Amino acid sequence: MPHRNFKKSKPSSTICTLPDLGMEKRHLMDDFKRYYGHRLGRDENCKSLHYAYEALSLAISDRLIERWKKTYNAYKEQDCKRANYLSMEFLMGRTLSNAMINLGLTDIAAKAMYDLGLEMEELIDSEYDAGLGNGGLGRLAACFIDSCATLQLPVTGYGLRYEYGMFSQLIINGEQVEKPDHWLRNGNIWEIERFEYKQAIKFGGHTETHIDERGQKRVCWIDTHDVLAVPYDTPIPGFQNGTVNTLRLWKAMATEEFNLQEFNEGDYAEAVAAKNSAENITMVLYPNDASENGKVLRLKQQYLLASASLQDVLSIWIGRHGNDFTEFAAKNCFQLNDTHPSIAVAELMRLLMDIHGLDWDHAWSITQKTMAYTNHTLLPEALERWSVNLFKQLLPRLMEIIFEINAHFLAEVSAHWPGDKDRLTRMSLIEEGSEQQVRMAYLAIVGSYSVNGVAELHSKLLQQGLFHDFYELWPQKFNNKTNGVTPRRWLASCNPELAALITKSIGDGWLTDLSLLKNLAPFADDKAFRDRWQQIKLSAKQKLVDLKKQEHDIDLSVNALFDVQVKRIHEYKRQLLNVLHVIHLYDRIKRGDTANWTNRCVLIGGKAAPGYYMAKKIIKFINNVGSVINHDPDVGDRLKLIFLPNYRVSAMEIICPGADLSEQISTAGKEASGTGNMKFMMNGALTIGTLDGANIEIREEVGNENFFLFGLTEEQVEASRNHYDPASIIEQDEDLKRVMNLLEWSHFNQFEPGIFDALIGSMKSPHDPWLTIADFRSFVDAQKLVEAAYQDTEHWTRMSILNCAASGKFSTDRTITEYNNEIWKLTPVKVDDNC
Ligand code: CJW
Repeated sequence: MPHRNFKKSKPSSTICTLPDLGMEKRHLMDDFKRYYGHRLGRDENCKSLHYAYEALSLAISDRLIERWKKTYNAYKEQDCKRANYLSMEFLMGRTLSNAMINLGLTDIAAKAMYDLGLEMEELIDSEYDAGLGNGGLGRLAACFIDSCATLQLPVTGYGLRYEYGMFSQLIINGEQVEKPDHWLRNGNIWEIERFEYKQAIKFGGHTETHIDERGQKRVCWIDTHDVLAVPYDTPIPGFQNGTVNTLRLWKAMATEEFNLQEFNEGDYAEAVAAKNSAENITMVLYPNDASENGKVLRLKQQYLLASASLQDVLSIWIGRHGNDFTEFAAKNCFQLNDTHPSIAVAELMRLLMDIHGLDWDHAWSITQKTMAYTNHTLLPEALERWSVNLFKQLLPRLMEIIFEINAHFLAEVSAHWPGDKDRLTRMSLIEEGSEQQVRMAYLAIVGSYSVNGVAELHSKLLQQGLFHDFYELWPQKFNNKTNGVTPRRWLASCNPELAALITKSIGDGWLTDLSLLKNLAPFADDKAFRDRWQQIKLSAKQKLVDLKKQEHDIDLSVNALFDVQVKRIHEYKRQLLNVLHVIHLYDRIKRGDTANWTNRCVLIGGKAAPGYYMAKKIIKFINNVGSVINHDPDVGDRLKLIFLPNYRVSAMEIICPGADLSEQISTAGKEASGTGNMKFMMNGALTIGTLDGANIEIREEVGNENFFLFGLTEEQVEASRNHYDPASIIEQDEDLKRVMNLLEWSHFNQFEPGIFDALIGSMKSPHDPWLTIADFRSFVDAQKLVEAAYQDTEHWTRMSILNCAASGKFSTDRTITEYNNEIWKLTPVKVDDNC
């Protein structure tokens, strides 16, 4: 006879109480063996390293999960204010190594694996990157949630669980070929599906108005096609502090009702097609970086993220406070990672009014007190606009709300600037024209209490240019938060030898207070320290060389200057300028102008958006130029140009410790911040750069004498419009003329006539927005200074140490502290770490 108690639907606390897991080597070995042998069913006959990686990861994950629960309970107990970071991208990379560092298990686990006959580095290397992002914006989100956990701030990351992440890049005949990235193929041990927290998301249908029992007007959104959003949670550990926060990623699934209905109508195939179309929503990450793509599926993705995340936060609220929203804004906020999730402004209004019965003013006051917006780009092609017609079809209720927000907003603008019709047109959330469009950035600004840019120059340009009208209306909303990177991944984990030297010299406080790196500066004068520093750099360069040798059978010498540009391929980032300089060096070698030569190895890597014609041509160009130079016996070791295929987070972890020179050469005013620049600096690379994005602040921190500056300023770039004359610049510069002649004579495409005409044409055009030709001379001159500096090894090493020592500002711990002090205002929550 079953006992009555067995009918209880909730687990009792008895089954939830577990003994704490051990943190010693023997505990890890025991758990590893159990997972490997039992759960995974493997033994000594197994040839694949993958299962050993999984067994270790499961053992590590268990230790994260027990801290995760404690963190959850601590937050619940304190009923603290929470922030939610909404982002369409979280470019997490690999998890295992980071988890071990943050649990303080790196050495113990390495010894445990060694005793079991396994090499830790190989296990770490067998993990797939979670490539759920395009570049800087997605990686920033990943660094941010790492810092939030390290600072013990109650912050949840909300995003999408794409089945296919950023494509993997093959280079075939010098051209980019995209291969789907099925990163979940072998499973993902780090995530936990939480079907019990699923949310329904509405699409299509229409709205109806009725009067409710309290006599209030209520809008119903009906006849919708619903899709389920199911959360997958990943633990995000802080650095050795017991805190484990949550990254919650939504997967789209078909509702059972939806399928049944179609099925009952006898159309099985339709039902399956409908299921597919629902599940397609989170199938793939759009591979665009800083350019809008405007596809319906992307709007569906954005709405699914916003709606599911807001419903989740509201249901947690209601679970504790019922339908009382008085304190909601004091206890919750949402940081919008660019405009991609900005439909959340309208969705929060809908949920508060239509579902929870608040009136407009109350709902609007909550929305405006909880939303905060970060802008990441000034490029017009990246600014999101959605067609009003598309919006009406896909999200009719949201469109009504946006129109109403706009009406209220324009009334406010009119009151502020009576009779100023132009301003109303300029500021309206709806852009008029052949087709009406919703300006998502304006929706985000109007709905938020904070608007920030990501570096000082960028924030200034937002206020003076793109958002000037809004800045005039609400100056207090605008602020700057200069980006950063997490020093745990971008120094401790990727460069363990350098990290050990730093810790030996100044202690380990830098891991959580990166400003302490300044204490390294005096060591720049210590010869023994410099020697060790240089040895470590050489060994990091050797690792990079070994990797290249393995993959491409190319021999590189670690004595050459490693000159690196890795980032998305985009005209504004000016990979072309880099190649023009390489061609100039090649031309010098061919002319015999090689006195006092500095051997140089130029490494360029990055992905092009599959539909971006010019970016793809740039990749082909780099490969062709590289092929000519690398095979020319006259050149030898003096110069190499290598394209690094499939650039991604785990590649950067090998590349940035091995770089001598970091190329940050965008047209001034175009790169909002850059974050690769910070990773290189932290690892002791010197920067050659324009006064753009965070380069300006890097130079301020390290001093002009330790930075190679070149190029037009943002003001000069703007002033040169309308009278830019690249032809005359070429005519007056003998070196540049020779470079352009080589291009025009098809020196790098002898059997592929005309393939680079578009590139040559764009550089020579007086309308070239990127002013490549304008900056050639000053770039070449700055590169000459680089060469001279590199020849003096002691001097170079000093500068390298000083760069690392000055990189303290660029920790996301500093960035997040500023977000918290000035925008979120959360109180850190201590978590008992005695597991
Ligand atoms: O954000 C980084 C900055 C970097 C900036 C990048 C950015 O270019 O300078 O360091 C972190 O602040 N990414 C984007 N804008 N700015 C971005 C990324 C993906 C996008 C997009 C814009 C995808 C779409 C549209 C715009 C799309 O429709 O798929």
